[in-house]
Amino acid sequence: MDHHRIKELVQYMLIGDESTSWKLISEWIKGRDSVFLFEDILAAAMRYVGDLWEINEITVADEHVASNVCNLLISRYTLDTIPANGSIENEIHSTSTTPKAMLFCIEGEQHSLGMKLVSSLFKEHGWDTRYLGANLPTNDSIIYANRWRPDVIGISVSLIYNLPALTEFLKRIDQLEYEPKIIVGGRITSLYHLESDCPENVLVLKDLYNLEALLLDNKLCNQPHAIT
Ligand code: B12
Repeated sequence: MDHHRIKELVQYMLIGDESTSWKLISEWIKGRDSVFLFEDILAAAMRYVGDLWEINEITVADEHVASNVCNLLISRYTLDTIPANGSIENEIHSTSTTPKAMLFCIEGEQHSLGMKLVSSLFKEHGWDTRYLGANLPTNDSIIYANRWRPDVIGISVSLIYNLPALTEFLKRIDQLEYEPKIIVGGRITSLYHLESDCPENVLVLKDLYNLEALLLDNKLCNQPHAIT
């Protein structure tokens, strides 16, 4: 990872300079793929923001500014690149065979940028996605899933004190009227070994490289899908 470039990018993110941040990453990602941008630039930049907060170089308010710039960069990249891959077409003309993913952060969880990246990656691979963002009440997630019937339900957890909410969700899986694949990711999954606490049908993923490998191998949907 290029720390010098990350530091430079973060300086602009912290002052809310979206255009210069966008310019820097546009140069940087030439010839690279989305996962490189997501993992090696944006996630790395946000973690560096966290380091600065930890050593009191920046405040929580600064962290909010950088998060909002990051949010915008993800949206802009997603809107700019996905049509080029033809996947937006697929989304608009979504058919009954287009695989569907419902993606959200567990109740109480505000760290939503990772899941936004996950959503973008699913879209790029031709999935019909619904990104429900931060802090989705468990009850509402069950109702939504039963109504929309996604093939995959993706959940993000960053903070250890939100693990009980994940356990609560997993306890209620039997209220789902069908059997979607459930994937769990987020900062907590790279720090702790959650696999042993999750039912067998739940897949715990450490990062977007893992996710992309599954998407490329069509391991997350039961039927082959249109976009390759
Ligand atoms: C930005 C940020 C915030 C923002 C979040 C804004 C937003 N819209 O997301 C705000 C200001 C809201 C916030 C709030 C808080 N935060 Co905060 N935050 C961060 C920070 C700086 C960056 C997080 C981030 O965006 N990372 C980048 C994303 C892309 O990475 P990611 O979430 O890990 O996701 C990656 C993977 O996990 C994966 N992934 C994520 N979800 C999923 C799901 C699936 C299915 C898959 C396959 C993959 C996947 O994809 C991403 C790429 O790999 C971190 C620092 C750090 N080191 O993480 C602290 C950090 C996580 N926060 C922390 C804390 C303490 C808090 C607060 C309690 C207090 C505070 N600082 O304001 C509150 C709690 C709010 C809550 N209840 O959730 C601590 C947690 C410490 C701990 N021991 O748990 C950290 C580590 C800061 C620190 N150094 O102490 N925070």
